[in-house]
Amino acid sequence: MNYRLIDLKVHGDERGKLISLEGMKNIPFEIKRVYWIFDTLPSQDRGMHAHKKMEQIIVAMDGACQFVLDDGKTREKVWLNRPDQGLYIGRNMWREMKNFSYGCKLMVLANDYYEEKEYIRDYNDFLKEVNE
Ligand code: T46
Repeated sequence: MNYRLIDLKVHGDERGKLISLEGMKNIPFEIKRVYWIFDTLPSQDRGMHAHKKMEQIIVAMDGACQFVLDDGKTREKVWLNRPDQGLYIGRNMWREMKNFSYGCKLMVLANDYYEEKEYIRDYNDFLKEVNE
C-alpha cells in the first residue's frame, strides 16, 4: 500500500505549539500546491478517485475524518484526527473520505499543480490502470 502516517515534529512551549513543513525534508517531495477543505458534514463523503502521478500529504488541522485507501488489491481504513500527523498518499491509490466531523479542517500539500485529467474518478478504470 502506497501510504503512510508521518509523525510531525512539534515545537512546543508554554506559548503553544508549532509545526513546520519543508519540501524534501519532512515532506518527501517538493511542495507545488497547498489547498484546504473545510465546512465539512458527516453526511457528505469526498474523494472517490485516484491519481496517476500526484503525491500528497494531508493533515487534519481540526476535527477528524476517515480515509479508505485501496491499491486495487487491499482496502484499509485510517483515521485522521491529529494536527501533528500527516497522511502521505502516493500514486495509484484509490481514496474515499468519510465520517467527517462537522467543520473538519484538512490541509493538503501536493507535489504538483491541479490537473483534472490526472484524476481517475471511475473505480473500474482505476482497477484497469493498476492491474496493467
Ligand atoms: C484529494 C483529496 C484529499 C481545484 O480547482 N483545484 C484544486 O487544487 C483542487 C484539489 C480541486 N479543485 C476543484 C475541482 C472540483 O471542482 O475543486 C472541486 C472539488 O474538488 P474534488 O471534488 O476533487 O475534492 P475532493 O475533496 O473529493 O478531493 C480533494 C482533491 O481533489 C484530491 O486530489 O486527494 O482532496
